[in-house]
Amino acid sequence: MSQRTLVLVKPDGVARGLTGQILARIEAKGYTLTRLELMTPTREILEQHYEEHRGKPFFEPLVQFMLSGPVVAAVAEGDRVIEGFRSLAGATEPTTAAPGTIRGDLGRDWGEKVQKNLVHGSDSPESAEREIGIWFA
Ligand code: D4T
Repeated sequence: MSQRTLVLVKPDGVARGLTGQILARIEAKGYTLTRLELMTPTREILEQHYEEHRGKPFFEPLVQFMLSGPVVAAVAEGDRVIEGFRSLAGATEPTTAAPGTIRGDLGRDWGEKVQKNLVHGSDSPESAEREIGIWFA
């Protein structure tokens, strides 16, 4: 059965003009974008989205970063898209993310308290449904 995932182009990706390139990689791999919206998230949305990280040292810098500008929220669909998009995105840290991945090719460390790593992708079917409900309520 086909699967869906929540993709976010984070504020660094939008501000650097990389939205088109990032979405093009998702489409080029063969997934379908079924929802797409440029939006400025509220703190409430971000606190729900990053609930699992509440209390960690990077939580507040992460929320501040995500509030720093518009993001693009998308739903991508296709068989095994959750795994497939995370593979396209690459490892959390852009410095060591593999070349060929979004973070490896387009990201770097900027010496800040939070990793500005361009994209988010859900990590399980349960997270995907939860996150799609938050961003596309
Ligand atoms: P997301 O959730 O944004 O797709 O990224 P990952 O799945 O790769 O990473 P994550 O959920 O573990 O972290 C969420 C978000 O917090 C930033 N972060 C994370 C950070 O700045 N420092 C850290 O040590 C970690 C673990 C980056 C992504």
